[in-house]
Amino acid sequence: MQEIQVDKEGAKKYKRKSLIAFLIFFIMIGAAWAGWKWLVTQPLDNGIKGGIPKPLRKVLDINEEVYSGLYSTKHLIKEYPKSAAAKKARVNGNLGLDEETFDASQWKLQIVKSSGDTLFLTLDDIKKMNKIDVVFNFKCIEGWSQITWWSGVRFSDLIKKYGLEKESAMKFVGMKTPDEEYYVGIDMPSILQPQTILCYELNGKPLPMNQGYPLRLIIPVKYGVKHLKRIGTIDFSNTRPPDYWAEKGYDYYTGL
Ligand SMILES: Nc1nc2c(c(=O)[nH]1)N[C@H]1C(S)=C(S)[C@@H](COP(=O)(O)O)O[C@H]1N2
Ligand SMILES: [Mo]
Repeated sequence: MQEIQVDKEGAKKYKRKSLIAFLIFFIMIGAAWAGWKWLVTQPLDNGIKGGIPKPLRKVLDINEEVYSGLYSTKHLIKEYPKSAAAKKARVNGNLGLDEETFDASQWKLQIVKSSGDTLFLTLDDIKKMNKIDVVFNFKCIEGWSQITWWSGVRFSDLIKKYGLEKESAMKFVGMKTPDEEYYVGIDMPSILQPQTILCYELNGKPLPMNQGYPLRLIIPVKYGVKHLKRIGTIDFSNTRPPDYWAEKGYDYYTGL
């Protein structure tokens, strides 16, 4: 008969290992409990976003920055040579572009300042500023995209030239067509991004009526919906301005 070998050393080792596993288990439960205690005793963030412990708010803010596309405002969007631009840029969306009710000779860009005063600018005022070209891949949420060439002035240059620093310290910009049929709200980092322009030319020629004559927004960090054609008024706020497609259920930021 074979003698059964009792591995006393092995049994001891096994016992010790189970003990360590148990200890780790309880230490982790303790840590989780302490973490939870810490979290619920943190001050609440009671800003416009509601009561939530500050550390959690930080996580949400980081998520918002990533998912809203605000992250992309820290980078330049890829540009192309003018020769790569479509000779005929696609036309899409005609809200606020009615030609019967629009008197181009009377048009002025209206900028509502935080003091309540309104700045009126003619197209010539805008053309006096430094002109830049932006050739980029224009993307519509409907699924098409096209490389197109636009020219105009940097929004950030306009802020500097007209001393709108108080306004640009706010969180959002609102833009409307002169008849207020189409309107967009845009976060400040995106509007100040150096490729965002108030645009008056397409392929080196004045904007066609159906593409926003006399002045439109080109904002390469956003999908097409935000590139408002025929700007009437611009204003500034700390809360989200009304936005035509966001009201219909689309994502507010529609960043790329
Ligand atoms: N005033 C106004 N601007 C607008 C729209 C519109 O309907 N009205 N449509 C938007 C959408 S959905 C897109 S894709 C682009 C298209 O610009 P395009 O016609 O120059 O291609 O304009 C945007 N700006
Ligand atoms: Mo679009």
